[in-house]
Amino acid sequence: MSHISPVLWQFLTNWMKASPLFPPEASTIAPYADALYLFLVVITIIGLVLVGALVVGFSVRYRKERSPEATQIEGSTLLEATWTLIPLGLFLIAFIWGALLYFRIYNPPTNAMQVYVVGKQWMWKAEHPGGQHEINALHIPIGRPVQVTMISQDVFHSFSIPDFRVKREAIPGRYTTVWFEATQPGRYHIFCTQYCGTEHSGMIGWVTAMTPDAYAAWAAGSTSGASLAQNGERLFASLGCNACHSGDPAARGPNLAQVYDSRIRLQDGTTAVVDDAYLRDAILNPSQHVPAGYAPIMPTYQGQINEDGMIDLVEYIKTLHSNYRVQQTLNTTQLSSTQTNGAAPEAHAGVKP
Ligand code: HEC
Ligand SMILES: [Cu+2]
Repeated sequence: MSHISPVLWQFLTNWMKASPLFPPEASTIAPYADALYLFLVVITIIGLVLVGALVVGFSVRYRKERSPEATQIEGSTLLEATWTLIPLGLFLIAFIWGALLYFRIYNPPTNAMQVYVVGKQWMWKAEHPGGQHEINALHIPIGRPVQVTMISQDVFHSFSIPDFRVKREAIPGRYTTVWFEATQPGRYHIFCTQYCGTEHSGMIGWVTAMTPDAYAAWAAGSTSGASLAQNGERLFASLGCNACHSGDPAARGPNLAQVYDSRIRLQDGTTAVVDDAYLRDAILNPSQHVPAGYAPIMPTYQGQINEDGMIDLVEYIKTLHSNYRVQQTLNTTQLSSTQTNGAAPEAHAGVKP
């Protein structure tokens, strides 16, 4: 759009940035969201002025004293086509532009840093994989994509950071994600934008965006001692998951090492990709996804594990890149390399037989 009238566009963009109606643009996505928004505002104003001018103009031109007799017009194909096709074109531009932006906002880059957020009446609880926990606060480094995986422990909430131009519903029973990359150090408001009960308006927090060095120092100073995966490992043992998921080929449950991010074949002949949502569901509704070759004997853990615990378990299973019990397959160099870069080059275990 910007090539149509660069001067006007520049003027409007500057006006928008200076206006108190618009929060600062503090993420990489913000200028893109604002450009689309500005486009919508501009075409809306053009439409308003055009329709308003025609209404007023025609009222004057065809008022009773000037044309007492109404003349019936059968219609004009050219006119109708014009006022149909031009708006259609504009709406399609807005649609395609919006869709591209949507995919950009909701598909996190693969190198994104992971943070979990649990919404509950009435607070936001953030958990970093290193084990740092925060309430109504979120510390992040600038210049690095951050993916927030969130869920609600009770009712619908909505996690919104206006300065980053992102917002996503936190839903009970389902993981949702959103990502952003902060561009400037600073403090930015977090709001809940879904009416969620009496103290909804107090469900407010702050993002603190810091330089990478300051973030590293914060992370080192605020760790609770155990990472999420370590908490998950403890939970895995205390809930007795080990009994069936020992990693032993003769075990009653499937080996969970490398299962994350792989595509597995289910008993009913379909396949599924194991992501966070799959793992959560496999633990709470085991009979829904029975992998081929296994009996549906896993008990449900519904009501026994809270969302924080689920996140710990999911993080633990995610980090099981190598076979955790069958020691002969454990390759230490592989293990340390996957642990340092966080990605799993060998995670695609492929379709299970
Ligand atoms: C009584 C044995 C048993 C126990 C205890 C058990 N599981 Fe399972 N688990 C299974 C079996 C069998 C399957 C495959 C069939 C099914 O889903 O019912 C399975 C499937 C899974 C899957 C899906 C894996 C895949 O490849 O699709 C996950 C994840 C899982 N279990 C995690 C857990 C966790 C976490 C716990 C502890 C909270 C646990 N299990 C406790 C037997 C068990
Ligand atoms: Cu809320």
